[in-house]
Amino acid sequence: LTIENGLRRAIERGEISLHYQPQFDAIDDRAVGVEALARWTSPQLGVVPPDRFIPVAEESGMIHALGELVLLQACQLQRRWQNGPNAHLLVAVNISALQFTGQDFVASVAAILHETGADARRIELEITETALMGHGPEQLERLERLRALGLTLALDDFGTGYSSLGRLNRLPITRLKLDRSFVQHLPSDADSAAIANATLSMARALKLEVIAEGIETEAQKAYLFARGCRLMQGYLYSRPLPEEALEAFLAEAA
Ligand code: G
Ligand code: G
Ligand code: MN
Ligand code: NA
Repeated sequence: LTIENGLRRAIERGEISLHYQPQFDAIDDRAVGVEALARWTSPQLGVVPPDRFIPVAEESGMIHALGELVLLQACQLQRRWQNGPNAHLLVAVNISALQFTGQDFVASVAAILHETGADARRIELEITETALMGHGPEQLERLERLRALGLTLALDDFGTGYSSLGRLNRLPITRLKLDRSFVQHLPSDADSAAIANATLSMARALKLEVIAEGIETEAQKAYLFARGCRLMQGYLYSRPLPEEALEAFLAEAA
């Protein structure tokens, strides 16, 4: 069984599920959101990591169906959370570059929001910095249409692309996700520190939020917090968790 054939079946049979990694405000270490991460356990292939199946989904065109499945599940979770203790949490979903540029992307997002009754203001789309590089007015307009639906937009893997201040300023985004590769070697590595500091001052100038990903140590957290980064995500707080464990974790932390 190839990954491609297996994935096609997995999408049809609902073998793809989501894990959720909580995100925190370091001011009081309260959870402010969760990032949905796709997980596939194949009866034949075992656990296939997203680093392997997302590229296959992109090459085969299945990324659109897969992306809809992921967004649907994330929106269903947000819907279930309404009126409960997790109603305020943002549910963030990764959108691949190819998915974002698909013809019907905005319409499919609108349909899923409508069908699930999810609160769009509590759904965040994470689009990679590189996905938006070099794109013209039609991509900007697409982002504006997503914002008009009420969604929040974040630039994922920030620091790995080449966004200028001017370009960032034109994007209707709320937050930058500082890429894990620049967090990993903090505070000792000078290059990582320079990139983290530049990202934070750029964000301050443009009134954007920054969330640091891949926080594994207290030293990384303290370094970034001292420089104005409040939002954090990483193994120091929690690994990505299946839904039941996530809800237990959130109830415990509250
Ligand atoms: O959990 P981690 O191993 O979960 O994820 C590895 C990579 O796969 C990350 O870059 C992550 O953004 C990506 N990824 C995980 N889930 C999804 C998803 O649902 N859609 C897309 N496009 N990428 C995902
Ligand atoms: O590209 P994206 O930012 O969506 O990637 C999320 C990926 O980062 C997932 O694979 C997730 O499991 C992983 N991840 C989350 N927190 C940590 C962490 O603290 N350390 C490491 N090494 N990986 C992390
Ligand atoms: Mn992400
Ligand atoms: Na990232």
